This record gives sequence, structure tokens and C-alpha cells, in this order.
Amino acid sequence: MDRSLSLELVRVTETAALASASYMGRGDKEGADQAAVDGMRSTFSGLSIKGTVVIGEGELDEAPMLYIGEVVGCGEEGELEVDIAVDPLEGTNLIAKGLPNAIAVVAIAPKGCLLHAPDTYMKKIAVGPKAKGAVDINAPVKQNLEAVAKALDKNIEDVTVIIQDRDRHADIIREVREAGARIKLFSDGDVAAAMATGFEETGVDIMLGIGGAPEGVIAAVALKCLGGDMQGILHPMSEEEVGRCREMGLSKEDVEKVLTLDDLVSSDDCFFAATGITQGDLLKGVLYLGNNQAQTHSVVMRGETGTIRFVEAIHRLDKNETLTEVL
Ligand code: VTB
Ligand code: MG
Ligand code: MG
Repeated sequence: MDRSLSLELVRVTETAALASASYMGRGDKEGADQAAVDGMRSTFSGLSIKGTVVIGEGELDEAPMLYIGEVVGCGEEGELEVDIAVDPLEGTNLIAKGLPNAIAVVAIAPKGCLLHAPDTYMKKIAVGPKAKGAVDINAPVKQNLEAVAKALDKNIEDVTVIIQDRDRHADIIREVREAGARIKLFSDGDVAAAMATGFEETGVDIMLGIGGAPEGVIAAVALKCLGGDMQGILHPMSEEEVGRCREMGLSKEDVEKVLTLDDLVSSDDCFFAATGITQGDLLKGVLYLGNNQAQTHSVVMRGETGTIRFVEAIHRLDKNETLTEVL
């Protein structure tokens, strides 16, 4: 894939972030989400790819935009065919309440290289590059923490685990505490949490827990680009959800097995971009500068070369045509 796609993708997440940021604290999850989707979709239309959304905002019959199966981009037949995973507003609760770490995010890979994850839960474990290969999703929590501590040359007391604050994680939280490691609980947004394990400055070493399967695939692309590691196991909660896994083409075995990083995203030739909406641990939020200007902070990564770029941009909200359309 052409390396210039990096910058194109940042535009996509920047627009989604700018479109939804004005909803901060308004308690309107749906409005914020719709604005992010509109922003993202309008920018996609100018991309010279032939992309198919494989992780998106829902099924066609629910009639959302950026639905699974939607073809986006202005690429012609025979042009670069890619699979796209989007979460225009990852953390709708976060923006509704003005809490940290809401992001706009997109990932792409060559056609057929992203797991077609259904909208169910996934059990996940994620670590940064230094702990790659050291963890096992089926191992006891303590064993994984010891392995991470060893890989990072830290005492277990100095290892920080990031966990979504949910009742379903009570056992994990207890086991981490018993092992003596530190915990950072977060209310929402496990893509940002998984991504944080790949950057030492966040102080986060490992993510454990159960979150959305679509978010799992998106995070996997980030960790692939970062040289980190991730494993997942799909976690359908009902027979109906098992059925949905089947509809996505996943066998009984696929649903039960440990999905490695390569199962989640099977090519190194992938891209990941995220823009902060609310202030976060890694990315700053959208900042309104007055005078019709706003600043965004994004990260964009390319798997093939492992290049990670942080892009800080100042936008003229009144001059940019795409923005004036969606704002
Ligand atoms: C998960 C997580 C997301 O929503 O999907 C979560 O992956 C929903 O979990 O990052 P609950 O059912 O426990 O609320 C997010 O936190 C935000 O989309
Ligand atoms: Mg979403
Ligand atoms: Mg989400």
C-alpha cells in the first residue's frame, strides 16, 4: 500500500474528531456519534482506495452509515482493494460526559486481512513491544504479570495493568491486586487503553479484560504497527451471538480458539490512525483556539515500516470545505 495513505488517513480521523468534539459534555451520545460518522464518511469519499468496511457502525439493515459491507473511497475497479475498520467515535460515553480518551479511529489492511469480528465481546490481552511473545491469554493473571515484569526488567509491583472498570472483571482485578501489580481502571475506550501499552510514556504495561470484538481488531492493527502483541478469544454471550459469529463466516473453532495478533490482522501492510477528541493519555483532545481555528493531535502508524508519526494540526474551520459541510 502506498505510504502516502498515512496522511490521507489522518485527515479521515481528524475530520471525525473535529465534527464530534463540539458535543463534549452535552450528554448526547447519539448526536456526537452521528457527527463523527458524518465527518469520517465525507473524508473517505476523497480517498483513492476501493475500501470495504469490515468493522463498522452496524449492519446494512440497521441503515447506518459506514455499515459493514459499505464500499468507500473513490478508487476504481482494480485499484487498491482494502478492508477498513472504523470507530468514528470510540467512547461515546466519554465525550457525552467530557471524560478523557475519546478518540476517532480507523485501520486498514489489504483485502481479506482483517478478522471479520461480530458485534460481541472479546477477551483480550495486550502488551507493548518489549513484552511481545511473553504473554498467554489462557495463563493465570499472575503468570502473565511475572512474564511482563521480567520482559520489562521491572518488579511486579511496578507493572501497571489497565482494566476496564466493569463487574465482569472483578476476578481479574482481585488477581492483579494479589500479585501486587498496579491497576489503572478506565470507564470506556479499550482501543486507547490497548494502544497505551505500546507507548512507555503512558506508564501502562499490559491490558487485560473483556471488551468489544470490533474494538479488538482495531486495537490489533495498532499493536501490529507498534510491534506489540495481542491475543483475543471471542466471547459471545448468547446463542444468538454465536449465530452472528457464524454469519460473519467464523467457524465453531474460530469462536473458541485463541486469536493471535496474526489471526486478528494477517498482514504487516496495514495502517492505523487515531485522533484525540477529548484530552487523553497519549493524544491531546480537540482544542478550540478561537478565531475559527481548532487544533488536533493524531497518531498514524504504518505496519510495513513501523513508522509512528504524531501529527499536530491547526485547522481553519471556516476555510476547509469538508469541515464547513460537516460542522
Ligand atoms: C466495549 C469497549 C469499548 O464500550 O465495547 C465497551 O471495547 C462496551 O462494554 O471501548 P460494556 O458492555 O461493558 O459497556 C467501549 O468502552 C466504548 O465503545
Ligand atoms: Mg462507535
Ligand atoms: Mg467503540
